[in-house]
Amino acid sequence: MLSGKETIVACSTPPGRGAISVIRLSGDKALSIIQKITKNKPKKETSLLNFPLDEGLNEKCVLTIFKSPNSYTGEDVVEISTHGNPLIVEKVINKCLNSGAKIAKPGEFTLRAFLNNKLTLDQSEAVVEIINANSKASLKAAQNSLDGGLKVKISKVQEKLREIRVLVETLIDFVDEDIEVYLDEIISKIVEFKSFFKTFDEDMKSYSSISGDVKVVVIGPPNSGKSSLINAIIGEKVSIVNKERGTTRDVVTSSCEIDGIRFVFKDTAGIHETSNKIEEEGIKLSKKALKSADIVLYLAEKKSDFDKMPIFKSKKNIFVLNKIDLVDKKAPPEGFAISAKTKKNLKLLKAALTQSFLKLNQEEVLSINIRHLKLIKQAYKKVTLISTNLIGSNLELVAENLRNCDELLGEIYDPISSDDMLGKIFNKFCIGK
Ligand SMILES: Nc1nc2c(ncn2[C@@H]2O[C@H](COP(=O)(O)OP(=O)(O)OP(=O)(O)O)[C@@H](O)[C@H]2O)c(=O)[nH]1
Ligand SMILES: [Mg+2]
Repeated sequence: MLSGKETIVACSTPPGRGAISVIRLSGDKALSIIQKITKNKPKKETSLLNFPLDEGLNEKCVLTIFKSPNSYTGEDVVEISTHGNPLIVEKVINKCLNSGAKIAKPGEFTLRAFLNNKLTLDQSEAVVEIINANSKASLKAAQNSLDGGLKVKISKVQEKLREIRVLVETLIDFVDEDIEVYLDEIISKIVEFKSFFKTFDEDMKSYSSISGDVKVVVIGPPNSGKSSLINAIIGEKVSIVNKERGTTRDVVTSSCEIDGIRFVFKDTAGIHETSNKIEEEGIKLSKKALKSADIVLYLAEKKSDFDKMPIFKSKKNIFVLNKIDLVDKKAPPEGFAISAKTKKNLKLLKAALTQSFLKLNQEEVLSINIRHLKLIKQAYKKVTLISTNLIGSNLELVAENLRNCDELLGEIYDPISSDDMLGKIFNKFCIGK
């Protein structure tokens, strides 16, 4: 996957017709290719010029030049802005290809930015997230990461870690009767670091929910009002509501933004004992949907119904009693009593959905993906392996675990790169980015 030295070309705007299209060239020959095609040596950073497309056919375009190293890729970059017509774009690209450029692979411009140290790996990933963001919070998170916020956050953890590493490494060859005092210091620093890392790990998990969509799966017995509730939250009829039990069979997905955070709701088939084959299939799908949930919203008409539901301790659970317009009900612990029909207490429920995320400092949210979470989990594991016993008996192993933890965290922004891993990351980009 590693990018070569050739000058690459691609259209950086979406395909189709529009006001303008931008074709981007990057590499040592970017300027000479333009000179060869236009017989013109562009001198200014921005200029208007006639770009020959074909016999007797020119396109007036705006040329913007970014000289190395002050460009997105760190190489010489030329951006050619044309009228937004696929025919023009095709002809401009062909001219560039015939003059020595190569067509860019998906993400190759950003890969070059990474390889030329213009962006760290997490910043490169944030570029995709900015393009894909679909809520205020996910956009803010991606922007913060592109500004280097994730590296700063990780570096703070590494700083704390290194203080302990220095202490441990110094003590390894230390023979002194006072060693116990230093060991006690290491033990207390490790305990403090473990709790610091736990909070950091939890924050990163919450950030990762914001970076994507927060998935809320609504489950409960048939007829409890799951579809009615989702319709009320979304503000339109996305699921069929009926007085018949077993109306919803497939998992119905819909989404909306609440307080700047995008939530995806999954309406499911009512979970209960049934011999109906179609309903059974629906219940299987409901249970499968639960696995991907960030939040599980249990909806029932009476408290005892919650006992029949599968409870996921690792997820955020919200218990809701519905239909208080018919009978007044006391809110369950960690939950609410609402009416999907009259919308009574719906605001409270919505606030509970956003609450755990709004507790996070919105200015500091970061774009966290599965690769980051996996490395953080592995790094955390290394720290949890350091017990008081191990500190007392094998400082070399303590040092090794701390070093591994440090390296795993570093991989988030500065990987010991393998072509295969970079290939997987940059292939997610679109062509021209
Ligand atoms: N009075 C009252 N009726 C409600 C309320 N919420 C839902 N209902 C009614 O309860 C019935 C079932 O509602 P649904 O939203 O289809 O229930 P569900 O849980 O999705 O049902 P299944 O898809 O069959 O599992 C419908 O007749 C709704 O109008 C409520 O808050 N108050
Ligand atoms: Mg339903």
